[in-house]
Amino acid sequence: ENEKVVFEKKRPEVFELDGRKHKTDDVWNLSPAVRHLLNRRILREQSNPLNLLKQRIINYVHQTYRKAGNRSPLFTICENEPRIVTNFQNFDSLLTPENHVSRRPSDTYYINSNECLRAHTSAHQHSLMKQGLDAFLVIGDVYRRDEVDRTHYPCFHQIEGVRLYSKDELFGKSENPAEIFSKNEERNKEKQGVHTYDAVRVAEIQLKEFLENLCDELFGKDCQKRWIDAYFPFTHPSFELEVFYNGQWLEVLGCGIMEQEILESAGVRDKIGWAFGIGLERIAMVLYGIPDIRLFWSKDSGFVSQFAGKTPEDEVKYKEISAHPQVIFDVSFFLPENVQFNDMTSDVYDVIRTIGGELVEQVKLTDEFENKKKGKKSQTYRIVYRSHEKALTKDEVNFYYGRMITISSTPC
Ligand code: FA5
Ligand code: MG
Repeated sequence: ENEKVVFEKKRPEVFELDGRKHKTDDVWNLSPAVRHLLNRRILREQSNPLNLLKQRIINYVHQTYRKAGNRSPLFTICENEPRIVTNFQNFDSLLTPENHVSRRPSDTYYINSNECLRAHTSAHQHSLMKQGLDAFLVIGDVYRRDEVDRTHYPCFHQIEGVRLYSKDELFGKSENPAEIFSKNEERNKEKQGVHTYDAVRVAEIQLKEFLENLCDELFGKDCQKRWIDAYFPFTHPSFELEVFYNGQWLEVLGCGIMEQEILESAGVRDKIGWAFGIGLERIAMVLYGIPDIRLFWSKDSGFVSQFAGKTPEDEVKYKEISAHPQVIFDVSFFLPENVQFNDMTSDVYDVIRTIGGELVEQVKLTDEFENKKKGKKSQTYRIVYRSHEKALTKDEVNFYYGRMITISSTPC
């Protein structure tokens, strides 16, 4: 990393993020490292796989779900919610118990006693429903004081989905539609007290269909997945979806039927809803074959170049990069007379790859020049060499360069 992490030992009086100023107090526990992560915004980096995946999911959801009777997308996409939220948004509005572990300063990053970095995109459910949205996705970076390993990182990315249904939307318009709400029923393993079995069954089917179809779209129908019963304070019943990857089951999302109390406090009286929260990194790891969550933050061009210029619908399989350093080599030469730039490039790529073999990690045309008066054209290529076995020296790389000159100037 050439970028400098600025160490600020003292707590700042005021912390500014996403265009808002926040007063800090003694509860403040943001490390320099997490402040560095806050500023990176990798979801917005053009060739980051998370950005490609995000766009692919949005495209799919827009194409698949339209409003009844017209072509407008059903789901509103919310990507710019402020990342500092109140304790009410992150916890209370979601019925998180007062003594829940996630509230501890050892688990959550606090700005002050009333505000924190959002620990999940669920923090925006309440305010978006209150604004009147019935179907939306919230996408963004979330922060937790988690341990770091291959599948956990203090900053990761989530997509929250919420869909609310009126009676007609859930059961269709019919003469004798079933009811969403029941009186005096017990809460049990399958449902909340206020809901009918009919309503929960239909909503649950819709929820699971939405998520299974999304997984099939991303991974293909053959991918192995399974539903697990789960617990969240804000949904009941609750589930987790796991996907089989690299010999083990990987939890990729949590979901469930929203607690009716949450809808009520947001001013929604006559609807039932489902919600889910997907971990984008986990999906991207399976989809692109990325073995370690820390790679999403890599600036190593061996990583970045594998996703550069790709579209969301392209299939990309990540090839592990070596831990040994790169050796960079620039080559310039004049083109033979009457050869056009375009005709030259793919031949050069071929020659370089043929000779360098496995050691050539990347080849890129970096410059073209034409001197019209003299009728001469030149090109410059940057070759990045890297071995999986050892640190290459300039001399070894020079050897390949020598062979390239010999072969390409030998008449066929
Ligand atoms: C939640 O965050 C809930 N808000 C999800 C939810 C939303 C449930 C709506 C019900 C209704 P959880 O903490 O399990 O749940 O995280 C959800 C997903 O985020 C996980 O399945 C996982 O894919 C991902 N995730 C969680 N922690 C990490 C981490 N440290 N690093 C990377 N991904 C993580
Ligand atoms: Mg979980």
